[in-house]
Amino acid sequence: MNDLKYIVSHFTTCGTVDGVAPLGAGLINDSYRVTTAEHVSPDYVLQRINREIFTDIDMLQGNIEAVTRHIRGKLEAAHVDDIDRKVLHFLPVCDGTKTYWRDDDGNYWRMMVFIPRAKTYSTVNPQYSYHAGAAFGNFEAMLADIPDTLGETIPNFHNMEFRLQQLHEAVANDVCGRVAEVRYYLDEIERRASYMCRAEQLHREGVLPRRVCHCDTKVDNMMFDEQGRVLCVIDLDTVMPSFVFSDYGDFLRTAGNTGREDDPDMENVNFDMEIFEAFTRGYLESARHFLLPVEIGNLPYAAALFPYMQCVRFLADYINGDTYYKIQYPMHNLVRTRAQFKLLQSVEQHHDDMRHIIDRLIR
Ligand code: GN1
Ligand code: MG
Repeated sequence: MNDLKYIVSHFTTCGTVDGVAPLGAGLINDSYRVTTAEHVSPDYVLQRINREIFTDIDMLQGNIEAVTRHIRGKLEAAHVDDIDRKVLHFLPVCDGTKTYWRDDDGNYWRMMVFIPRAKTYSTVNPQYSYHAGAAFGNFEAMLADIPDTLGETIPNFHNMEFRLQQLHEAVANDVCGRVAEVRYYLDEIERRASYMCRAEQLHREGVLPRRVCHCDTKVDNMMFDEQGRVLCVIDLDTVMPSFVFSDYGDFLRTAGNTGREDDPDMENVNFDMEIFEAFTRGYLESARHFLLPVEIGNLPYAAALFPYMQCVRFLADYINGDTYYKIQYPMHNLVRTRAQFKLLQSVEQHHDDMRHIIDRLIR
C-alpha cells in the first residue's frame, strides 16, 4: 500500500490519497481504486500495465491519448453534458507530459480519473444491450475521422489466421503433454477454420476495410449510469485498426451468453437471441450509415467468430501451460475452452434467425 502510494505520488492527482484497494477482475492488467480524502477531489484508478502483453507502452498510451482526445473533442463540439463521465481522462506524470510512469523494477503504471456513480455488469438485459449496441456503433462512428494513425498495440490481435497458427504451434510443441486430451476440440476447430478466416480473406480481396475499433467489447468494459444508459467504454488498451466484427462479435460473446465465460456447467451456456436482437438494433441504428453491405451481411458470422476465436485462444493457452491468461485453478483454461465452444454451437444453431432479424432491422 505504501509502495502504491509512492507510485501514485508521481502523477498529477488532486487531493490527499487515503486508500488504494484492488479493483475489478480483468485478466490482463492489475487495477486499483485510489480514494482521496477530500469531497471535491475525484477518486482515481491506478493500473499496472501488463508488460508481457503490451511491449510498446509508448504506442499503447499514444493510441489511448489520441482516442480520448478525439472523443472528448467530439463531445465538446456537440455540447454534451457530463463529459467527464463519458470519456476517460488519463493523468500526466508530474515531471512531464507522458501518461505513464516506470518504476525501478521496470513496471509501467498509469492513472485515470475514476468515473463516479457508474456501474459495470457481467450480465445485462435486452434494454441495456440496446444501449450498448448504440454506444459501440457511436464509438466507431466518432472514431471514423480520427486524424491520428493508430498503431497495432498487439499485432494481429483479432486475426483469425494468426490465432489458428498460434494454436498449431502450441499443438506442435505440446510442452505439457495436454494435446491428447483436447483432440475433440482441435478437430472441431479445424472443421470450421476456413469459414472462420473469411474476414482476412475478404480483406485480401479488397472488399472489407479496417476501421478503428475497440477490440475488447466485453460487456464489463462498459460503464452504465443509474438509468441503464451507457456512459462510456473503458479498457482502451486494444483500440486499434480491425474489422467491425471485433466489437460487434465480442460484445455478443459476453452479453449474449446465458452462462459465464468460464461456466463449468454447459447447460447454463446458450446464446440469448433477445440480447442479440436488442444489441443489433442499437448497433445498426448508430452504425448503419457508415457500414458497408459486406459488413452488415457478415454480422451473423461475427457472432460466431468471437466464441470461436476465444475458444482457440483459451485452448492454445491451456496447451502452452497457461502462460497468457490469469487462471484460478489448474483446468481453468480448459473449462473456458469448453464453455466458449458450447456457446459457439448455440450461436451456430441460430444462424438463420440472426439473418432474418438483421434483414428485418435494416428494411
Ligand atoms: C482479455 O483484459 P481483459 O480481461 O478485459 C483479453 C481479451 C479477451 C478476454 C477474455 C489484451 O481481456 O482479448 O477477449 O480477456 N485481452 C487481451 O476474457 O488479450
Ligand atoms: Mg477488460
